[in-house]
Amino acid sequence: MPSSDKRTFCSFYRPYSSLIFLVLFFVLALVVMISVIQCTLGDERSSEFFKTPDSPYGSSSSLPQTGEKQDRIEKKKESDKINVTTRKSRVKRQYSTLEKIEASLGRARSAIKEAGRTHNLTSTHDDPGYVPRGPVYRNANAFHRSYLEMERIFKIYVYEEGEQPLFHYGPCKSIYSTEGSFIHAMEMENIYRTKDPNKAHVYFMPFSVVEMVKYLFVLNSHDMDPIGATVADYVNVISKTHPYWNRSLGADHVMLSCHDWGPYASSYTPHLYNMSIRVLCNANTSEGFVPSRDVSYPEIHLLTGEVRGLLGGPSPSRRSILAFFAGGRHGHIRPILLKHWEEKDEDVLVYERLPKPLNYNSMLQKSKYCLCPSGFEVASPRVVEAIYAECVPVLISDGYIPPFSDVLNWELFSIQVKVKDIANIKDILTTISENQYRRLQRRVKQVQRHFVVNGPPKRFDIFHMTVHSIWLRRLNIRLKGLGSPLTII
Ligand SMILES: *[C@@H]1O[C@H](CO)[C@@H](O)[C@H](O)[C@H]1NC(C)=O
Ligand SMILES: *[C@@H]1O[C@H](CO)[C@@H](O)[C@H](O)[C@H]1NC(C)=O
Ligand SMILES: *[C@@H]1O[C@H](CO)[C@@H](O)[C@H](O)[C@H]1NC(C)=O
Ligand SMILES: *[C@@H]1O[C@H](CO)[C@@H](O)[C@H](O)[C@H]1NC(C)=O
Ligand SMILES: CC(=O)N[C@H]1CO[C@H](CO)[C@@H](O)[C@@H]1O
Repeated sequence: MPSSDKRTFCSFYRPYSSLIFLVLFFVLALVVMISVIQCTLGDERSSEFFKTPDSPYGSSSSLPQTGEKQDRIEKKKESDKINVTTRKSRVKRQYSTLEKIEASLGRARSAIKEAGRTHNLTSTHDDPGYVPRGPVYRNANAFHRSYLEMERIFKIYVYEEGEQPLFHYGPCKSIYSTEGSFIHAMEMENIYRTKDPNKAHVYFMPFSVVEMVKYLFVLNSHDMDPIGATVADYVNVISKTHPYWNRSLGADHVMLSCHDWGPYASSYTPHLYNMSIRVLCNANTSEGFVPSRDVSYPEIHLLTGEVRGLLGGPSPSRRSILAFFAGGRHGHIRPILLKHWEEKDEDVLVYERLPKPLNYNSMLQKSKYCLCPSGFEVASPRVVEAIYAECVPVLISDGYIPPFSDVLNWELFSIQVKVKDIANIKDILTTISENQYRRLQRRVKQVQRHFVVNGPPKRFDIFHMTVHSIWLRRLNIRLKGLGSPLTII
């Protein structure tokens, strides 16, 4: 259906990108014109600004070696006093920009803390769009203040280095759809993106591990080196071309991946692994995921790239099945679930393959509880499938940090079952009273908006919630001027 395809989020990006190119072309033409005019007027200083090899605005393709670059800087210093002073004042200006940035973050931090002290269940802030309320938020007032502060000041710079499809591109359909949808949303015009890296609070590296697996991984080779090396190479390029990576050792840099190998791909670059903000679907605390620094990102299996037709379901009284699961024998948790429950019970319906007449989505909608065991990795697209179908998710995993746990109280809208308790699932679920169940289900409906993929994004949806998680991580670090790079607060 090409007509509905046009409306999908990712194809939004294409006409948009050609528009951006057009605009860029005109801007470039203008810049060339201005510099030509200035040259002819004899003002060499300003035209110099556009072509210095070590200017952060210069082209990245003809990078000189470090030694060579140093030489050039030295020569310049000797040859021209006036330019040395321009350079110095530029460094100074940059330094105070950083101080201004940190000061504004400091004010946001205090405002959020203050809001958190005042009230916790309902926000006291005006908002024509949405007012978070209820215990499902850890602190609704602090969250709302934080969200509004983010909308007001948060700025993200997206590195321009790298070519499609490994960079600036990602899948918007399939199980890894959220990797592509975030990259596309970031590449599009949005309220956070800034073209001026000196004004940014964080720096986004728009590479796609899913695309790297597609193009660089040789099937059955078990060799992931090319992927890790490509990521390491990218970090190397941006840390040579721009001053920002070295300034913070990557602490204000962001990567995102929904692929199982996302964490592994980052492990080839020690500071990316240990310092940067990694937005990962595979949020496994046993594989280096640190909840205070990294961001857990929802995995959503979108066949068409959009959520139309997936949202909503019948009321609690019209849900006849207690619990439901259908899926392959992946990883180490699902075999245990299948061993205990596969086609053995009339209330807990567990299948490795869904029998022919049954429809997966309508099964989710007919169930009270939807079982979400980890598969090959900790995250399961079933969690968001359940939330979309307004079925209470039952998380069965080890060391998994669910998405947006920094804001949402998962205990109040999901059930968490330990792997050792899989045999008792029916007892655990049947002891939950009807009233308790209705409360859980109502809250699932309440948090649904935070997991919805929109093209283009809408306030409080998955895109903005993810940016909000990044914003909170950035509030946790403080960058200082040259010398002492950062403190964690
Ligand atoms: C607000 O939060 C504090 C600290 O988490 C808690 O002790 C208090 O009971 C909460 N107040 C309300 C009204 O929930
Ligand atoms: C950042 O540090 C690396 C090595 O530590 C160095 O090669 C690179 O040139 C530095 N980048 C800048 C912009 O100074
Ligand atoms: C990253 O963390 C690991 C584990 O804590 C440690 O072994 C490694 O040395 C760290 N790397 C850097 C560059 O800090
Ligand atoms: C989480 O990581 C640990 C350590 O690598 C691994 O043993 C475990 O299987 C992972 N969990 C899942 C569900 O893959
Ligand atoms: C290296 C360089 O381009 N230096 C320029 C700095 O500014 C002076 C005066 O405007 C120019 O004469 C130099 O060419």
